[in-house]
Amino acid sequence: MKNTDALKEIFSSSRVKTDHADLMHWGTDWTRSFDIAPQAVVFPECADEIVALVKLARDRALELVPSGGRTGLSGGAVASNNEIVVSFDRMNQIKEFNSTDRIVRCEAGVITKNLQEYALDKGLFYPVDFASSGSSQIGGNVATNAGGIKVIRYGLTRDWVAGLTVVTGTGDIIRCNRGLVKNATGYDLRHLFIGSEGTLGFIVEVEIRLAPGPKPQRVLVLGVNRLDDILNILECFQQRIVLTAFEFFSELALQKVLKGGDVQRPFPEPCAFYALVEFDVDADEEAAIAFEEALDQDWVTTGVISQSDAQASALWSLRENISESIAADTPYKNDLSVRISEVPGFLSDVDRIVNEHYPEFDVCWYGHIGDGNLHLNILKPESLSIDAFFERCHQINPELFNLIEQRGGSISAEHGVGLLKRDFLPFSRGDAEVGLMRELKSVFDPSGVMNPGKLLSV
Ligand code: 2HG
Ligand code: ZN
Repeated sequence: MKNTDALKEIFSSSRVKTDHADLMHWGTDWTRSFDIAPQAVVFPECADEIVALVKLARDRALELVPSGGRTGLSGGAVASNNEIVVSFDRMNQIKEFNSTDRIVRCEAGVITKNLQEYALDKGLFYPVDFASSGSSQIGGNVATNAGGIKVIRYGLTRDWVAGLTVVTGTGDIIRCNRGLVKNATGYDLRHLFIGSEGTLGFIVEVEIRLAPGPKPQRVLVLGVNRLDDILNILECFQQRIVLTAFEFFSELALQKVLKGGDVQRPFPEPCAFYALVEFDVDADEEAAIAFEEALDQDWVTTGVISQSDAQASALWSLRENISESIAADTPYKNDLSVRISEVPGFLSDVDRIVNEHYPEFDVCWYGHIGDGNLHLNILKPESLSIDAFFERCHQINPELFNLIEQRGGSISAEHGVGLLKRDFLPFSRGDAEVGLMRELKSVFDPSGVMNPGKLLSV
């Protein structure tokens, strides 16, 4: 029997797609530099179907690529090699909410924004947030341990996962942690699946712990002329108030967003960099004192503060729209992190390397600088082909990643390893560690059916 016929026995015809357009749509994420060549896309509706699929895959040596909202930037959900893409689009139900536990149980395909809105409806808060929350799915967030814009206060996806149901690469269904707060019964397998990028099994259900409802927020955008001063500003504010976010972006990043025409410059005078600071409205007075001090010290040149939710979200757009605004420039992306205290030295080293090698390329800096995560995007000049441009950008990776290794940082802060960073993993993980990762993979996925070639080479 042909593979597609066998798949149709599990999913029925309407949930197995093989048309070229469907393969191109579901077979990739937001990266644009990998081939897209799956053989089929399937749309499970329950864990039992996924168990049957894993068994079929093991019998027939099929390779499976879990696919959520496909907003990833490292190729973790790209199918380049005749794989079966497993889309969670039809497993998008919020199943249960318990107000005493403050836990919501969702299928893996629930869109992040829907979960955020559901939490607010219950007077609670799901604090993990990022620009792609309107398309990304909670299962994908867990599989990549998504971070985003509020990590400085609320941590990563990992910090909110109270339980997971997983179909492993052996075809077993396991329930990890079951929403418990305390559970001292040995290895917490939940945390192995968080950030595993679909290489160990399929996350089919997630129990998410919700936070108390958020207080009203204030957003402040500051003009900064010297990059080094950004960390002084962070410290100045953090000494006085709890920050919900501390982001930065460069003038070039701002110009790209302004070109879209939806938002306006925060204040008339351009600055080299901008910091976006968010905090509870309750902290207004202390924040004003911090602002005055930053002005006195000459760390900031000027600033604008939100007076309404609409203004706050307009100021947020200046930061959140960057990634989309530069997409047309086919950026070469690097998502890097170091310890917060290492950021100033790291930034000036990277700036030096990039300027030395690419004096003619535009470099667009932005990121979650308050948690040590910097997004470095090098923009493609129109005159260069994509291949020639990427080839040139690849050349500095060893030098850049050596620097990261020396500073004990990470070659992928929040975008995952996928295909994009796979060959560079040893810059952030030691040989023994990678060896153990491989052994873990072979325990959970002995036949190598789960997202092969992602994170670890085959
Ligand atoms: C962001 O922080 C996203 O806007 C995307 O993580 C970063 O496009 C990027 O490099
Ligand atoms: Zn980011």
